[in-house]
Amino acid sequence: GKRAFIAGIADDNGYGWAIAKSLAAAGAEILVGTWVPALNIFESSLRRGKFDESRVLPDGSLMEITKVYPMDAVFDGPEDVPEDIKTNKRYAGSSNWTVKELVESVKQDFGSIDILVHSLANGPEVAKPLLETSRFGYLAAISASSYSFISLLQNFLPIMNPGGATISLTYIAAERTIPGYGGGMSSAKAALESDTRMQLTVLGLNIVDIICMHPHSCVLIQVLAFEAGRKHKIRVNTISAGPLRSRAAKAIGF
Ligand code: ZID
Repeated sequence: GKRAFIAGIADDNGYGWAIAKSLAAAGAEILVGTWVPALNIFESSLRRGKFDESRVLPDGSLMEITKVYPMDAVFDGPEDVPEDIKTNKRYAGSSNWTVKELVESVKQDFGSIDILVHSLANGPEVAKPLLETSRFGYLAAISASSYSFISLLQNFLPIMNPGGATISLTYIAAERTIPGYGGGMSSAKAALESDTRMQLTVLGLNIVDIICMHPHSCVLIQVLAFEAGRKHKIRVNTISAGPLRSRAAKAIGF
């Protein structure tokens, strides 16, 4: 079977969870990367059975998550972590959560993966129009939402099996003006798309439906991307997602 690492699950409402379920239903082993500040609540909810109803797969069995890894995708290695984060209570309780350390842990535990899912984004000033966005807010959006994918791909590629695939989630605000998607988030998605060299967009379709109900239509959204494809035989795709009432979407009022 295939082994998938899904980065960006902290509850059962988002795209990451839905994609994990589809992959599990297709027989994949599921590894999850959870943002450090959200780790405790996610793991305890998981243990207490809070997600059991939404773990049910089409065959009636429950999705198993083999391991949950703490991660913060804005830090590539321990040398990048500033003092205030290091000593922050929520971070100090976990270890090896920078991207390099995370991938090293996955390598030690499992050796390799086949599928990498990037289902994370963050824009601290998303509620602000671009013209009111600070340099800090703009760069933070790019760091968490775009470079995070480059960093994960850079580090995971060496342990990805040939024929593997990566996927990220984008939003049409990268291409068109969508008021309310500010703080540099539209720019961050444009960067993500450009980096992926996305050529096709699934407009107005809810990818959860596409993946869960029409597995073959995934072909529509598969785009062969640049270096990863040539050198490592890894597909790099991004999906322009429809609206889903995830925690992130609620936070921006969609
Ligand atoms: P989510 O809250 O389930 O997932 C985001 C995750 O990122 C959370 O678990 C966070 O803890 C995690 N995270 C944040 N910062 C970091 C970090 N530094 N390191 C590690 N993890 C971190 O929300 P989601 O499922 O909406 O988001 C998943 C992906 O889907 C993101 O890339 C979104 O931008 C993307 N997406 C979502 C939607 C949506 O509707 N939910 C849309 C398009 C793309 C969209 O916004 N009409 C209106 C809006 C939209 C579409 C159509």
